[in-house]
Amino acid sequence: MALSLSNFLMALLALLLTRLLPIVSAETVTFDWDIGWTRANPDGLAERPVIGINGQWPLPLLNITKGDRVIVNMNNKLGNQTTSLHFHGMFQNGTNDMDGPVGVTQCDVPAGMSFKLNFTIDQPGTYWYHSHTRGQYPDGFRGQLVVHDPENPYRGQFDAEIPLTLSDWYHEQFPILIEGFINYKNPTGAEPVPNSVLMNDTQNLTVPVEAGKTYLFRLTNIGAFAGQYFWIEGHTMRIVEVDGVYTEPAETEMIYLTAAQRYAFLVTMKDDASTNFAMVSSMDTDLFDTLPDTLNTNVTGWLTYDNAALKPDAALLDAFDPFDDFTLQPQDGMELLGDADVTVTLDLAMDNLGDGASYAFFNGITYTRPVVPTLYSALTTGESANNVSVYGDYTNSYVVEKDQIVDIVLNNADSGKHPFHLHGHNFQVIYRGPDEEGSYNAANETNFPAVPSRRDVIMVRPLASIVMRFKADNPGVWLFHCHIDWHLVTGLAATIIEAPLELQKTLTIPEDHLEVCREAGVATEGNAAGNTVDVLDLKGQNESVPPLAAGFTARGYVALVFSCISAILGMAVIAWYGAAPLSTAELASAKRFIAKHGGDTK
Ligand SMILES: *[C@@H]1O[C@H](CO)[C@@H](O)[C@H](O)[C@H]1NC(C)=O
Ligand SMILES: *[C@@H]1O[C@H](CO)[C@@H](O)[C@H](O)[C@H]1NC(C)=O
Ligand SMILES: *[C@@H]1O[C@H](CO)[C@@H](O)[C@H](O)[C@H]1NC(C)=O
Ligand SMILES: *[C@@H]1O[C@H](CO)[C@@H](O)[C@H](O)[C@H]1NC(C)=O
Ligand SMILES: *[C@@H]1O[C@H](CO)[C@@H](O)[C@H](O)[C@H]1NC(C)=O
Ligand SMILES: *[C@@H]1O[C@H](CO)[C@@H](O)[C@H](O)[C@H]1NC(C)=O
Ligand SMILES: *[C@@H]1O[C@H](CO)[C@@H](O)[C@H](O)[C@H]1NC(C)=O
Ligand SMILES: *[C@@H]1O[C@H](CO)[C@@H](O)[C@H](O)[C@H]1NC(C)=O
Ligand SMILES: *[C@@H]1O[C@H](CO)[C@@H](O)[C@H](O)[C@H]1NC(C)=O
Ligand SMILES: *[C@@H]1O[C@H](CO)[C@@H](O)[C@H](O)[C@H]1NC(C)=O
Ligand SMILES: [Cu+2]
Repeated sequence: MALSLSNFLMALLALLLTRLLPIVSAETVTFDWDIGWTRANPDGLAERPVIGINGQWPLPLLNITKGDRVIVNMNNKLGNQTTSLHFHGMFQNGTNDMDGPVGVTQCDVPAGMSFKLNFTIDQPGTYWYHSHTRGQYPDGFRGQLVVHDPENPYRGQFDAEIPLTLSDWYHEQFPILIEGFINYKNPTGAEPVPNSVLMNDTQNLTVPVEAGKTYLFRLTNIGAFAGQYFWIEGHTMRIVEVDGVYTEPAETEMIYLTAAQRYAFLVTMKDDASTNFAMVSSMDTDLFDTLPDTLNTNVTGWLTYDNAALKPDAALLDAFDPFDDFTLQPQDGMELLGDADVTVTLDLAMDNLGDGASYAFFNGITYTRPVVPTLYSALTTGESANNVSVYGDYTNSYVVEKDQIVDIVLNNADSGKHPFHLHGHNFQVIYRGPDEEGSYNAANETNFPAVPSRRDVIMVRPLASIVMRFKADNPGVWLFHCHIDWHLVTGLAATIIEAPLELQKTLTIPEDHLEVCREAGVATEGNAAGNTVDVLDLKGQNESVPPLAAGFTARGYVALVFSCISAILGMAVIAWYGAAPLSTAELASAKRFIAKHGGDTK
């Protein structure tokens, strides 16, 4: 049947209305950013160098509208450090190369180089952005991202938004702290304790509010280590979103956020405008090895109904009783996904390697950055990209097929709490064991929630397990890691390689990304060892520090080092009494010898 002209015009009009109009209304938002050093003193205790954007710190809050395209032209003006940029929680569906983690989807951007991100945002809610270069974001390169949703189911229920960040804060720079942390002198792996805590990158923050109004708070923990207990005196919070997923309203007096978690909640102001109320964040000190007397683990701000009125001190609490996030119900009602096609079991442990320092492990492997970024290996190894061997022995890689249902079972054999983040997805949290329950036992667990909570960061309890379920509907290379930066730098990461052959058909790495690798001297083809001829031959791959020789324990190792040192000191003393004293350089080289050699006692 022939199509009449009027029918054709009608069809064209319909197409314009349904397809073209929304596309036309989406905007492109461009950021031109010089990443460079500046100085700040957010806790009033110590001015220090911080990483800023265009000379500014705190970093800007980004407010993007759902559907918009984001372009970031990033220039590394740090002079003395590499950098990178990750938008936390973005699925980067079709743009895996814009995700940011160094060694996974790109090379580290050398000082003096530029790098462009170009992706669309199609998810609503509360997010953040941060450097994904080793141990860099806690030096200041992190800020909040809000994705405004014209179709927010809670629109009309609030008068204004209050974006707010929480963060632990260190006075010393991370490269220096890491040197002391990953060190034979710190065999237990005690994490450096923060110097203070910040609310919106300051303290004593005042937030002007009006009586009777309702506000949507958007709260993000942009810290490196500490979980945060947050509450507002005299006011109840109604949670409506978690990590970018709308939830059924859930009322609470207190919220706990691990590093990288986000909550949006509604708070209705009192009708009486005469009193101001304290708003408090208190660091979870469970993981702190020491609690210095001088450390204030709390930060206070105020909802100021009347700026002239008293800002009362926060009342001290005896105990914390936060909302149980496992019970949050996604507002879209998404049901438990079907049974898993693949189960990735990750046994978490902390242990020492042959250099005497403490590392973090999944299944006995501490993540070590491959010679070629994993995404580039997936794109350049042909059919073999489906063979997990290609990605090397130190990346904890798992290859999954398109649309498979994947369970990640994480068993925590450590007595610490760890917040786990998966790039490229939200996951359903289908099981969370109580403290000290031990490893997950699939045999006696069939009672998963019908509508599980869904998010992108979840905390595993001490000596317990969590099970996360997702559908592999986003071809790409996605890092899964602990969001405590101390643990990421000691290797607590795995790599999920999703439908690599699909990826080969759809993704092309932009020239400026490859240029950055050339400048950094990093190969962009071949397997994890950079072998392009025999991609199953991993000779030359990056390896982790070798293990302690059998029979050596960390404590034994330390004893050995100290007995050697005292022997050397003894010799030095003899030498001093005897004839020519050892120079400091000689002593230092002797110590270096022990530090290096002690681990090689095979
Ligand atoms: C916040 O107030 C406390 C108590 O007055 C004070 O000790 C602290 O220095 C203030 N912080 C900042 C960043 O001004
Ligand atoms: C927190 O900081 C951001 C970025 O500077 C700012 O846009 C926002 O208004 C601040 N929030 C409050 C409650 O002051
Ligand atoms: C973001 O922009 C939207 C639209 O202009 C506005 O309604 C919303 O309050 C903004 N959110 C924040 C956190 O600034
Ligand atoms: C890099 O430069 C900053 C700012 O001058 C300085 O504070 C920092 O110590 C330097 N870092 C390294 C690793 O050289
Ligand atoms: C961003 O990507 C889109 C889609 O590939 C492309 O059309 C556009 O030209 C790119 N924009 C820039 C500034 O690179
Ligand atoms: C911080 O606040 C908590 C809860 O109110 C309290 O138990 C603790 O003593 C406070 N710490 C300091 C150093 O004030
Ligand atoms: C691994 O390979 C990369 C790229 O070639 C290199 O920069 C890095 O220093 C190597 N070693 C480790 C332990 O990551
Ligand atoms: C699950 O199995 C373990 C080991 O078989 C057992 O110790 C535990 O009590 C079981 N838990 C439940 C809830 O049945
Ligand atoms: C990615 O896009 C595909 C195709 O539109 C869609 O089926 C899939 O659900 C998306 N996945 C995620 C995680 O956004
Ligand atoms: C994957 O690579 C390993 C290691 O070279 C090899 O033994 C294995 O046969 C390969 N598997 C497939 C399916 O090719
Ligand atoms: Cu951790």
